[in-house]
Amino acid sequence: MTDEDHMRAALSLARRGLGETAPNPSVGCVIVRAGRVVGRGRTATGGRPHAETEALAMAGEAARGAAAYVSLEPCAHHGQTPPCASALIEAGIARVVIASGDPDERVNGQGIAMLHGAGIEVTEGVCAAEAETVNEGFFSVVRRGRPMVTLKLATTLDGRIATRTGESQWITGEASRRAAHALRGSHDAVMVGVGTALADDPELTCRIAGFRAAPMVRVIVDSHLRTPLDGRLARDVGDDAVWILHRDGVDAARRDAFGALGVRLFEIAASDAGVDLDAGLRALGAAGITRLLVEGGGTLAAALLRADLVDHIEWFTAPLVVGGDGVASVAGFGLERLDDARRFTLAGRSACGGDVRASYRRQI
Ligand code: AOF
Ligand code: ZN
Repeated sequence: MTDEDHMRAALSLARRGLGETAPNPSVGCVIVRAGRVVGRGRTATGGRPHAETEALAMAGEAARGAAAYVSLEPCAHHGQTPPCASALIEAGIARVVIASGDPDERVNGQGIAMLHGAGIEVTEGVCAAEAETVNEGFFSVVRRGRPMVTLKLATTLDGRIATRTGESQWITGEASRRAAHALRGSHDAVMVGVGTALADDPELTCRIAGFRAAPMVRVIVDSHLRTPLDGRLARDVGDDAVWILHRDGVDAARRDAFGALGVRLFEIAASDAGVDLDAGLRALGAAGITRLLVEGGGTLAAALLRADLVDHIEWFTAPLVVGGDGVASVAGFGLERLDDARRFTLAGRSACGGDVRASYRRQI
């Protein structure tokens, strides 16, 4: 087994926690002694304990003289527990292999420096590209101050989400719907525009067993607080949070009514179209959201694309055609020149029952 093999194992542990550890990154750690895996861990639901703590606990005395493979630089700061770098040193780890540095200002090379200082051999950059993907949400908040944004589209072959009269139920099939639920599971929050909240009265939860342990944050972009107070989202906040991004000047009584239902309100700067989405995403980043899944509708999708705020598109296409007078999955954004189009790179494509799923990432 090579360093890459062990790091891949650490990365797949980390991947399992995506969507459940925010605001923390989901980190994986594998401890190997004389070629045998003696400890495994990932960041726990809610972000604590850290991956290294779990893996060291499993390894016990076997950690002495062993190598630790971590998908992110071990932390150097005192949180609820001492830093992971100290824990690795104290456990007698002889070598630490790291996929990526931690840009958090409390760490940022200091974890690696602590390990070096204790005479531990450190290897950096193993499976660095994969780690960049796994840590993307966390890095996005640290580097850009906003979450990573995935736009999910479920459309007909001609890119429509409803017929001319608005009939929209069951365009994509069961397999796509399950995959879409799994996508919710690997994101910290799901976002819709108020049009979708009004038209579909959605729940936006991830209730398929085994997909998710952490509560889901559901976000509505709703400039004027038009979300129905008796709709499923506001009425039934429960463990899964409901957050609304609105602009100034909303009705105070309505604001209080949402507050009383446990809905968290964010007043965001206004833009011509409603709320300033860049500011809205920054507020979500500050509130701890690292991976955001946008589920529509077409107006919100267009506004985000227009502002160049979409990092990934997950597009499910069902094999039917409703024609150009159907409701567009991306509303018009007044583009005149092809040069100004938003461009994406195909990252993967697969059959999803009778539908096709295509994954795109923003072209940089
Ligand atoms: C690790 N291992 O599993 C994770 C790390 O709020 P705290 O004290 O839990 O610290 C959060 C920071 O720790 C987070 O911003 C990131 O820099 C690091 N995450 N570090 O050694 C882990 N999740
Ligand atoms: Zn740590």
